[in-house]
Amino acid sequence: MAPQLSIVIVGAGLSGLAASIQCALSGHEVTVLESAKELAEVGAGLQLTPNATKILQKWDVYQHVNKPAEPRTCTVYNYKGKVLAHEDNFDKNNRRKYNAPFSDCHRVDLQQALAKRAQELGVEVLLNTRVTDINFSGEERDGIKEAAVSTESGTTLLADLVVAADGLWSTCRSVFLNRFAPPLPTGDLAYRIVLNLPQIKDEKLRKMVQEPAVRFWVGPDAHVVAYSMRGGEMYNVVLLVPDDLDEGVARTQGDLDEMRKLFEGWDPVLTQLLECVDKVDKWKLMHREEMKSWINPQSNLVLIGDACHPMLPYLAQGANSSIEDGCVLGLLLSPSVNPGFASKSDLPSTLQLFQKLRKARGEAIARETFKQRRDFHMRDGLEQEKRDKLFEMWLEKAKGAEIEGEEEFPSRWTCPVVQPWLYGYDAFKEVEAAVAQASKESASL
Ligand SMILES: Cc1cc2nc3c(=O)[nH]c(=O)nc-3n(C[C@H](O)[C@H](O)[C@H](O)COP(=O)(O)OP(=O)(O)OC[C@H]3O[C@@H](n4cnc5c(N)ncnc54)[C@H](O)[C@@H]3O)c2cc1C
Ligand SMILES: *[C@@H]1O[C@H](CO)[C@@H](O)[C@H](O)[C@H]1NC(C)=O
Ligand SMILES: *[C@@H]1O[C@H](CO)[C@@H](O)[C@H](O)[C@H]1NC(C)=O
Ligand SMILES: CC(=O)N[C@H]1CO[C@H](CO)[C@@H](O)[C@@H]1O
Repeated sequence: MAPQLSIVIVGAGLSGLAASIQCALSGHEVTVLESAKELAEVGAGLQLTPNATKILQKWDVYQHVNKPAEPRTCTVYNYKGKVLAHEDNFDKNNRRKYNAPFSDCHRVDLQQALAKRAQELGVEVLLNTRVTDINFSGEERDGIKEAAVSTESGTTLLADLVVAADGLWSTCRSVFLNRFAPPLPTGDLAYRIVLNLPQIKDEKLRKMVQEPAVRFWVGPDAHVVAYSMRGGEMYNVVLLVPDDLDEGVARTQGDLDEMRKLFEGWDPVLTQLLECVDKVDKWKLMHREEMKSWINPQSNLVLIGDACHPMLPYLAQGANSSIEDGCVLGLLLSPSVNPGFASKSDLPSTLQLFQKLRKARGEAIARETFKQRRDFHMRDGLEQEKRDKLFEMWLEKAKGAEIEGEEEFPSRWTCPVVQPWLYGYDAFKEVEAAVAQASKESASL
C-alpha cells in the first residue's frame, strides 16, 4: 500500500495550489490554508514560460484558464523607440522548441483554474484561514514527527508535512527560523498597470494592444514590460524604476503625474499609453537572503515558491518556478514515480532529494534576474553602446529569424544561452533522472 501523508499547505498562491494538485495526484490527503477571504488578487498580468504551461497542460489546468494570450512577437526597444531585438513567430518558436506555449494571462484566471482543479482532486481549500504558529515537535508516528498548525481563529490542524507556500512575507519561514526578518529591498519598484480596452481611445494604440505581443523598453535605470491579456481586452504594463518608497512601505497607490514624469522623453508609443492610465499601484520589489535549508530539522516542513526564493520579476520566472517547485515536490512523493518514497519514514530523504533538485536552481534563477536588471537598466554611455551594438549584431544576423549562437545576449528573453536553460527545464524528466541516480547511489552503498 502506498503511504498516505496528511499534508497541510500554507498559502493558496501559485506554488501552494500547484503543490496541492501534484500531491493529491500522488495520493495524499491535502488541505490548503489561505488567509485571503477570496481568491481574487489585485488584477495584474502574469507571463508563463513554456515548461510551466506544459505542467499546467498535463494537469488539465491550462485548458481552463480564461483566454490566455500567446504573444506572436517579442521586441526590445531602447527608450527612444528604436528596435534593439525582435523575434517574429515567438509563439510558434516557443511551441516548436519547447513543445508548449509562452503565455500571458491574468493572475486571477490562473489561480482560479488551479483552485478548481485542486478541489476536483479532493483538496480542501480553506479561505479566511490565517496560519499564526506551528509546533514542529509533535508526537512521533510511523517514524515521522507530527506538526501542529495553529490558525488565527484558534483551530489546530495536525500534519505529517507542512508545505510553506505563503509567499514573500512567509509566516512559516519566521516560525521555522524562530525570528521575524522582513524581506530586503532590491532597490527597484514596480508600477503595475492594467488598462482595459475602452480606456484606450487612439485607434493605432488599440490595434497594438489587441495584437498579442510582448514589448520591452529599456532605458537608464528603468525598463518597461507590456503585453496583452484576455484575448486583447486588457493590456498589462509594468514599469520598473528605482525605489523611492519609504523603508516601511511595501505597496501604495501611485501618483500619475510622478509616474509620467519618470518616462518623459521616452518612446511616444509608451508615453501615449501612460496617458491612458487612470490608476496605478506602486510595489516595492523585494528579495531575501538565501537560506541554509528549505527543510526543518524535524523534516516536517518544506518551503517552496516566494517563501524561499523570491526574485525580481524580470524573467517571468517567479510564478513559473513556483509551479515547478510544487510539481517536483508532489512527484517525489509518489511511490510509482519515486520508489525511494516507499513508506512514511522515507519522508526526510525524499525532502532532501527535493531540495537537491530545486534549491540551487531556484537560487540561480533569482540571481539571474539581477543580471537582467544590470543589462536592461544601463545609462547612456560606453557600456550601453556596447550592449546596443551586441543587440544590433544579433538583429543583423537574425534578420527576423530566431537567434542561435554562443555569446551571452543582453536580453535573456531571446538569449540563446540562457533561454534553453530557463525554458527547457523538464520537471518530469528531472525527477526521473534524480530518482534513478538516487537508487544507483543507494545500491552502491
Ligand atoms: C510586480 C510583479 C510582477 C510580477 N510578474 C510576474 C510574471 O510576469 N511572471 C511570473 O512568473 N512571476 C511574476 N511575478 C512573481 C510572482 O508573482 C511570484 O513569484 C509568485 O506568485 C509566487 O507564488 P507563491 O505562491 O510562492 O507566493 P504568493 O503568490 O505570494 O502566495 C502566497 C499566498 O499565501 C497566503 N498567505 C500568506 N501568509 C499566510 C498565512 N500566514 N496563512 C495563510 N495564508 C497566507 C497569501 O495570501 C497568498 O495567497 C511578479 C511579481 C511582482 C511583484
Ligand atoms: C519556468 O521557470 C522554470 C524555472 O524554474 C524553467 O525551468 C522553466 O523552463 C520555465 N518555464 C517554464 C517552466 O516553462
Ligand atoms: C509542542 O507539542 C508538544 C507535543 O504535544 C508539546 O510537548 C510541546 O510543549 C509543544 N511545544 C510548544 C512550544 O508549545
Ligand atoms: C514538463 C515538460 O514536459 N517539459 C518540456 C520542457 O522542455 C523540454 C525541452 O524543450 C521538453 O523536452 C520537455 O518535454
